[in-house]
Amino acid sequence: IGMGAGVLFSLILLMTPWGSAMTTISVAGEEIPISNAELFVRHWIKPFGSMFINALKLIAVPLILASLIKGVSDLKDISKLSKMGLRTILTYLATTIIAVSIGLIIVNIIQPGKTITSETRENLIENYSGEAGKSIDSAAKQKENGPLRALEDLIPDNIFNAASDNGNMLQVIVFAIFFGIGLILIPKDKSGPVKAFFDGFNEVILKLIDLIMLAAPIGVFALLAGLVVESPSKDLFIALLWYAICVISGLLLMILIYTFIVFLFTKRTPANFLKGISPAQLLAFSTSSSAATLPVTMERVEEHLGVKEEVTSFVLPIGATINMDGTSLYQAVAAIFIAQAFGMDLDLYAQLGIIATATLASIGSAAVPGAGMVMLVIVLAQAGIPEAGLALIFAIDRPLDMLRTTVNVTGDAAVSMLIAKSVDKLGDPQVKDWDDYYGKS
Ligand code: DAS
Repeated sequence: IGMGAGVLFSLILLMTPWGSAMTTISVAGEEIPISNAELFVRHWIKPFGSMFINALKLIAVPLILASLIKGVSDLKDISKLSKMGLRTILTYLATTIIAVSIGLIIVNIIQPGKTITSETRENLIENYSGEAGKSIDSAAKQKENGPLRALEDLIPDNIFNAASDNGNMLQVIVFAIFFGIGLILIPKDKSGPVKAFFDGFNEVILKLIDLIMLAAPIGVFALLAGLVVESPSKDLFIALLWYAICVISGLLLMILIYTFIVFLFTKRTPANFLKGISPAQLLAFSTSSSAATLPVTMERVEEHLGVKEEVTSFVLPIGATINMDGTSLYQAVAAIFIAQAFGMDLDLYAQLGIIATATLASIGSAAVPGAGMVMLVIVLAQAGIPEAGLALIFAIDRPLDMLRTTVNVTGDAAVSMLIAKSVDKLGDPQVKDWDDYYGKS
């Protein structure tokens, strides 16, 4: 609704006599021609989009701290299940790195960002980032002070701005993992209160993301309205379509890979695996939340795929938290798409860096709607890609979130079957078919 309303609002405004009439604004002493429509949207609509993007960037750092410290300190149980523990973490890491690599290969072959015309690209760079790599908002803000500037500045874009700019997100991730390890190593009576604090802190951050996502329709409306008036070119929408095709084809490829590795290691046919996990996939698709889907994922994997409870109760909760293959693939595609859209050519070294940050960012992403896009901020910041590029892709993020969450859940189920097989805890499905399931037989 936000997407449609944003596009329609600006298109209609641009068609009115007043909207299409030209005026000028002076920027750095230079008179720049601009339509009334664009000026109006820039001053009175677009700030709500920037505030929304800032809110997402603001929550990124606390989200890393909360979800990684909790996630790492939860690994304490692993020491008891060391046989499965390391194997589980390494397998999850492997599938995530495969997903990121597939994302990078697809986006470098299709190059969706390159379909943008140079005129539109000039527009994007002029509107969103002074120089490539400079964080977007500061350039845009320096450019002109709209009447809502004070309101817009209310939301800082990084709670730790004093200490570091967005480019040091990786250090925050490293700190969070380090802190979590420290938490594991101190005596339980000392770590209890600290761990309880971070569990509570994690809950608060997840609730804040829910609240920010409530404002998504307004944020999307403002971002789309801004995009339409600033670059009413259809090539931008075609580029977005190609971007979505890259993400979706990568996600479909991941599903094929999961069915292949499940068949290879457990001899379960793809039909059997997908029939077993499909209710969880449907719930993941409709909720965009791996956490909300976890109970169903566990029930399906146990009862319909034959994985024993001592494996599912360990492997799946950790998977829902740190294994997000769909998200990591999406983050790699999105980062390179935005870089291409801004005319940045990332060399192999920078792209290998994206493999590292997208893997870490997906581990740090919470299992709630929109978390993958929040953590995309880290991938962009680390690679020096203008984060304002989020405005380009945010508008179509929700449908892609539904699809990547489905892949996240499928990946967790596939890995739990491999782990179960490796510790000889993979039995026959307790429920043979739908009749059994619905108790007809
Ligand atoms: N929606 C997240 C999940 O629950 C994934 C994401 O946001 O990328 O898995």
